[in-house]
Amino acid sequence: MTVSAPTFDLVVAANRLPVDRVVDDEGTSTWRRSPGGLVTAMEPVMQGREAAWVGWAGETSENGQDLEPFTVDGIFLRPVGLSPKELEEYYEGFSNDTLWPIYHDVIVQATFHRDWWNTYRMVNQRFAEAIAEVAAPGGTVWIHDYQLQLCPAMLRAIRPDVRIGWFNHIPFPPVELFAQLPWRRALVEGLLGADFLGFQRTADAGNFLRVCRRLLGMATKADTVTFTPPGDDTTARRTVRASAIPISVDFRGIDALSRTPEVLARAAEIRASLGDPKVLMLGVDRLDYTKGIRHRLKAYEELLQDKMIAPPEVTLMQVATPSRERVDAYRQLREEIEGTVGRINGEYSAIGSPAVYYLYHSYPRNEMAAMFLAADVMLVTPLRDGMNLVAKEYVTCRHDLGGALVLSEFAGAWHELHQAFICNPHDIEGVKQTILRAINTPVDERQRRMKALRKRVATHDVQRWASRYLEALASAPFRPHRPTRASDMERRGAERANRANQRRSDNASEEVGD
Ligand code: ADQ
Repeated sequence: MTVSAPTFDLVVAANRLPVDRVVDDEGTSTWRRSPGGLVTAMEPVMQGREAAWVGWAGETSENGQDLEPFTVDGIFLRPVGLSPKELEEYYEGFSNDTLWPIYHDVIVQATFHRDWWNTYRMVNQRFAEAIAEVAAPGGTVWIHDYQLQLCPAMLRAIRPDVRIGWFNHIPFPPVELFAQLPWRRALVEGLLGADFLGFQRTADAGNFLRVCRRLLGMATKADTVTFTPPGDDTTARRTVRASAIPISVDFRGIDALSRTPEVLARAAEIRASLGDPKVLMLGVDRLDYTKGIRHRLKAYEELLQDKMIAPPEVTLMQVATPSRERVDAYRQLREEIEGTVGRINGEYSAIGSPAVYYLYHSYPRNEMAAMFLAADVMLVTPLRDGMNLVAKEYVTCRHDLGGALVLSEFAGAWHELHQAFICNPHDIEGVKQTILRAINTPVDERQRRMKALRKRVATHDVQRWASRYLEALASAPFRPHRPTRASDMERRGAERANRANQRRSDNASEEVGD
């Protein structure tokens, strides 16, 4: 007898499960929740609901067979297995060497391989089947990111009863770039299996709708697209809504962490160990060519060259998180960055005061918070970035209203964080001037800016993002009904009238008495 898997009202699907395997000294292995932002975002909406998460567990197996489902911190986890070849072709290949460059302005050339595409399709199908297995009848499924763009339509084919949402964490490219993809139609049709498509910026949703209209000849109206799914008769038209719901950070959690005595002490310790510089600048990025690390280093090097700044009074700490080390472009980038850091240090460091402190590591959350608190100027200079959570985390940690954020206008975060010191990372002269401005702006003006930035993130945190997304998904293709100020006043007026009526009729019955 086969035991059918349990099913859940809410299913989240992402390339990775939110856990890592840890093996202790005795060789016993357990699963530990990974510290990623998506888990934090999902936690409040998953708690108190029957919820499951479908994703890859982070280790390959020879034939790509699935591990048995397991539960961590109350979330049912349904692993999807990948073989080494599948990981190489679906994840490193098609996701990160084809889609990633196309979706980030082709900063490096994209690679097209038909084999990669076939594996991408196969793996998406496997995800769709795993989701179908654990989704309750009429349940809600929230699929994440560019690795799973075919999944919505594949899932709908198996389970037309469920409500399907997809959220893109990275930008969606302009039609001219998307058009390069030999599999462009299949990708769009894959996405259109969803009821609601969420994007970081209105411009990304607009790009998607333009692709539907211009490239595929579909009808779009406001933020919706109406089309006939392939293979269906022409009467089976569907309307899908595509709109921006920008992601954020756990403001309350990070703010509380950054106020703890341990983090405050550690921030002071970091500064002291760097020789208490007058100005500590900080960069924190995954080592990715989209993050503009080279441009930032170039601007910094020129400022040193021009003698506008000098260590030890001004210094830069660059934290780079290891990333996609098996993809060529990432290996090359690492060599280039480390070469540049070596050159700058050779030229401008003195004994005991390096010009750049370069750290190629991952750090726990409290250490990150301490670094943010220690930094006088935070440099966030991507050439293209869906959102950039580092920018939001930095302002969240600055409850002291200290620090200054230098932010690229090509980060999604720029659309919300207008009080940052804005720069165009391609304009090296402009970046240099912006850095100097961030250093030299009077304290009260910097505090005013930081206060405004914090207010924005505090009122638009990740919990709000998740609940807004689910509301939009529930009411798609229509916008969720939110009481407007006028309708709210009308409702309150009606409630007052009702209460008055009630009182009158209560009094009346008292008067009549019996
Ligand atoms: P990423 O490209 O990974 O995310 P980002 O938004 O900056 O970029 O998130 C990085 C996360 O990793 C942050 O939470 C940061 O604190 C953390 N991190 C960075 N370096 C670290 C280190 N050395 N040690 C520990 N933690 C580190 C993608 C998109 C973004 C989008 C997010 C979320 O590319 O544009 O903002 O998804 O949607």
